[in-house]
Amino acid sequence: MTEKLFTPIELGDIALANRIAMAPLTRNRADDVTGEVNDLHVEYYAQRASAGLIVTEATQINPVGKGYIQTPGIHTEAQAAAWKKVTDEVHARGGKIVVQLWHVGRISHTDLQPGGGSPAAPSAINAGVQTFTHDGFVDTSTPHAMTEDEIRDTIEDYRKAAAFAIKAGFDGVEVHGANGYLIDQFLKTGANQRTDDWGGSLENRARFLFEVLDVVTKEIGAGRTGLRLSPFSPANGITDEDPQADFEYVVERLNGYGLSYLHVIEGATGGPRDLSEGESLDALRKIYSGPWMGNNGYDRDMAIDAAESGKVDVVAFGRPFISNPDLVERLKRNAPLNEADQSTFYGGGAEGFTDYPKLAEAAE
Ligand code: 8OZ
Repeated sequence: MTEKLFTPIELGDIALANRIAMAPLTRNRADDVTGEVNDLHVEYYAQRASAGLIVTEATQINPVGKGYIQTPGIHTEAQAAAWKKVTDEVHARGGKIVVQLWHVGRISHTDLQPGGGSPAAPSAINAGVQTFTHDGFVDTSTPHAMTEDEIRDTIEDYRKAAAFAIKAGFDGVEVHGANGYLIDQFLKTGANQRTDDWGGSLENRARFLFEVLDVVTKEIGAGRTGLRLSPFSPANGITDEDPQADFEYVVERLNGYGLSYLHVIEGATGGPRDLSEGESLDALRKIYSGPWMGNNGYDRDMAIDAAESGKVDVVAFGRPFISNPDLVERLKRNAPLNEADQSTFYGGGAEGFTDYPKLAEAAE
C-alpha cells in the first residue's frame, strides 16, 4: 500500500507529485549587495526537486524588508533572472517551487537598512531580539511606525514581487505571514499599537495581511498564492493578547480567497509543538476549507499519520531537508536520515549546503 503522504495532490493551480514540502529555510548565501542567488542555490534547490513542493528561503520584497545579511531578494530584474536559473533546474527535474515573499518589519538593524535608516514596522516598539549583521548577532534596532504612504507602498511592493516571481518562473508564491515579521507584527497586539485603520480592532490589525493577499492574488491568481502563519509562536519576540480569537477570524476570512494552501506552524517555530491553554489548531483547521500544510518537528510516522487521517494535506519538513536532499526517497524507504550540522545553517558556501549525500552516494 502506498501511504497517502507519497501520493499526488493539487494545491490550487499547483500539482504536487507527493504531499511532502520543503519548508522555507533561511541559509544566508545570497550576494549581500545585489540580493541575487547564485550557482550554489541552483544546485541546492535542484538536489531537493523530488519534494512535492519547494518553498524557497524567505526572500525580501524590497530593500527595507531585509533584516539579516545575505538573504535574497525578489524586487529587481537581476534577482528574478538569477532565480530563473533555480526554477528552470527544479522544473527540469519535475519539481515545483514557490518563492516565500518576506518583509522583516522590525526584525532588522540600521546597518542593513537603505541609508542606515530605522527599520519599518506598525509601531515604534523594539522587538527585543537579535538579528545577524556583518558584526555578528546584534540587538534589533528600534523601528519607526510606518506612515500610511509607506504601508501603501509596501503593499504595492508585494504585488511587484509577486509579478517578479512569475517572471522568474516560480509556480507561485508563499506570503510569509509568520514568525514575528511584518505581517505578524500588524496582526498581533504586542507589536501593533496603531490608532488608525491599521491597528486597534482585529479587523484593522488584519487589514495589512488581507490587502497584501488582495494585490498578490489579483496579480498572479489565488491558486498560485500560499500563506504561512504561526498563530501561537513566540518567534522574534511577538506577543498577542488573544491569538485564538484573532486566528479564528483570519482563517474564516481566508476561506473566501481560494488560496493554493495555508501553511501553519504548529507551536513554537523550530521548538516545542505544545500549545497553551485556550489555544487550538484543530479549531482553526475545522474552520478552514482549503488545502492545509502542517509544519514543525514532524517525523516520518507523524507525517504519515497526519496525511492519512486528513489532519493535514501536506507536511512541510525543514531541518531534515537541509541534510537530506533525497528526503522523499528516504521517507518512502524508511531509510536513515543524515544529521544536520547547525554550524553551517546560516552563511558560508557549499559546505553544509550542497554537500549532503543522497542514499546511493552514501552507500558508495
Ligand atoms: C532563521 C533565521 C533567520 C530568519 C523565519 C525567515 O523564521 C525566518 C528566519 C529563520 O521565518
